[in-house]
Amino acid sequence: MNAFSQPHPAQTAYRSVFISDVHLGTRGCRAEFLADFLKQNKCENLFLVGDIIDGWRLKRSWFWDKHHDEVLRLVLKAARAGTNVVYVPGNHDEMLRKYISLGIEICGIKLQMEAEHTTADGKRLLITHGDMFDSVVRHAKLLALLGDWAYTAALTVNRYFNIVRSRLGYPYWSLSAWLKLQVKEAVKAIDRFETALADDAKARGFDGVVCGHIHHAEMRPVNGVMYLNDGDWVESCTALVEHFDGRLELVDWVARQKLSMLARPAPKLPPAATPEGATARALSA
Ligand SMILES: [Mn+2]
Repeated sequence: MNAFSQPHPAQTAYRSVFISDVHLGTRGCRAEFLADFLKQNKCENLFLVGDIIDGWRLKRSWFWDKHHDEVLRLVLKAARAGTNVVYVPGNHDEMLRKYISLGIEICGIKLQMEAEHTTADGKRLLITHGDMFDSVVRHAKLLALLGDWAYTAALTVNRYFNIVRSRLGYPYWSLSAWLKLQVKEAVKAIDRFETALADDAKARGFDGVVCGHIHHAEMRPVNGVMYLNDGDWVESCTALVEHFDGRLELVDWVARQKLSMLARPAPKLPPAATPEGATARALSA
């Protein structure tokens, strides 16, 4: 059995683990939680599904602390201990893509443009970051993937905003209705992204596709294939795991470990990936 790091009493073994959108090198990366995940779980196959190291605007703001070090060390250690580690670069670590044609392997980590994996129960999965389908999410609006708390906060802001407006003699304007529309647009964009990836995998004869990129963990059938998004380690802390019988599961590490995303000051999001700036940030970061 392969092991990540030092033995841990509560270590859980999986056949495969898929993680993406870690964004090491940015303040937004929840490296301390990922290090905890890597220490408490072990697997035979570890797929790094892109945007692991954020080199996109590397020169502008580089952030690296001991937790980032630890994540790197744990991954390298797993590879050395015999875990099959495959790294499929994304758009934030695309500088690695130009080395792929060289058939490169760094410290036991295989670098591939995309990968294939057959589950224990025989499902053939395509593994790709997903940014090649950016065009379908490009027009999604702000607040794309924010949760209920953002909407609740917006309602509160809306109330005070309109008190001020009415005092100044302006008519009521519903910020919340506007936000609701933006969220609806974002949901539609996610749907387009999921469909585009699923259709591509289906056309190529796969039973499912594992991707990341939009920072939105999901596992559902789309047009006859499994759409599996392993989420991220910035806005949420999620991984896709394969049990030894081939069963796939999304693990929400923050929920499972009862961790708090608010345990430290709000993280800065990684720099926008496209010139659309903040609008595109939530979807393409
Ligand atoms: Mn990405």
